[in-house]
Amino acid sequence: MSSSTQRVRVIDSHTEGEPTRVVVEGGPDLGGGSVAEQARVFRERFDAFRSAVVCEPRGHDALVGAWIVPPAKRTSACGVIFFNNVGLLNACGHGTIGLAATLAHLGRIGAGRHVVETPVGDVAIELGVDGSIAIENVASFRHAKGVTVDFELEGRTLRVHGDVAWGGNWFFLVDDHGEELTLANLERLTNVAWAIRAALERSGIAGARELGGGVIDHVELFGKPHRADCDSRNFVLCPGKAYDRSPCGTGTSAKVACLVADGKLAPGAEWRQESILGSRFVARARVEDGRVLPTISGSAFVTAESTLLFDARDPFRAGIRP
Ligand code: PYC
Repeated sequence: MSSSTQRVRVIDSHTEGEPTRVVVEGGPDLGGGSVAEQARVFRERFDAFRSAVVCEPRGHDALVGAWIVPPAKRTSACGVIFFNNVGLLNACGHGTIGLAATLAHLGRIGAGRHVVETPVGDVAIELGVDGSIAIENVASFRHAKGVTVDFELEGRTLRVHGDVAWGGNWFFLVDDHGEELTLANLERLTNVAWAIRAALERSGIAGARELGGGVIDHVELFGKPHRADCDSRNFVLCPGKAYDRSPCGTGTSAKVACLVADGKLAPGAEWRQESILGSRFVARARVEDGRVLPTISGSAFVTAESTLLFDARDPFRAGIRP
């Protein structure tokens, strides 16, 4: 180890199968201000730190990073910036549940309600005395309904229809894909979702620019549940082409917003979303001043406490970048 080795303390967890790596200390100084401002500095100046933390050889494509940063408000538990193998995420539901489990593990929060600041708004964590975790996400809504998308796959043109919705990230939600939502069909699902995403971009179909730039970088395919205690199963493809092992917290928020908009989910009623792994989130919507505020509950488990070492002599110090 050289004398200029940077040490970064992290805690790993998984939420319903989807991994989160929380950066607890050792990251560069982002200069303070709002979490959105800190995220801008992170994106512009410290992309090597992002890839060093989550990409190979220390991480892998499915890993989501969650960097704890100073909040703007003294009353908040912390600020957090989520990131993955290709860039920053606006928000992350499974990651916020993983963050809650990590903060509880560190003794930084106890049972009760805690506010966490993200670049796209405040998210509340409800930690139960029994260790249960629920998060109340940012206001979620449908931006466009029943959008037709033609996409190319294996030399054929295929057509789907979907909703564009915001749940902290932008999603395209599709029911009529005709694919089998099983792990055995992972490669095909990835190709279909990736081709849909490319077609959305090509056709200029986007969310509202004011929120996270408007790019639809998550595609969500829905189907019948395999579990008797779920309402639906999904496959979610994330921006860096990894699939979400959990039912996706921001994706489930987007789904809930669409269901409420269609009158298919009453405020307070449960929506039980199964993931491609068979894990589950339970969601509910609170409607306040016409805004849909989804609550997502799920379980997270801490899996490792470690110190990452970034040795100045290591040619892959910044990770293996695509
Ligand atoms: O749970 O919101 C989520 C999420 C986004 C990307 C991966 N997981």
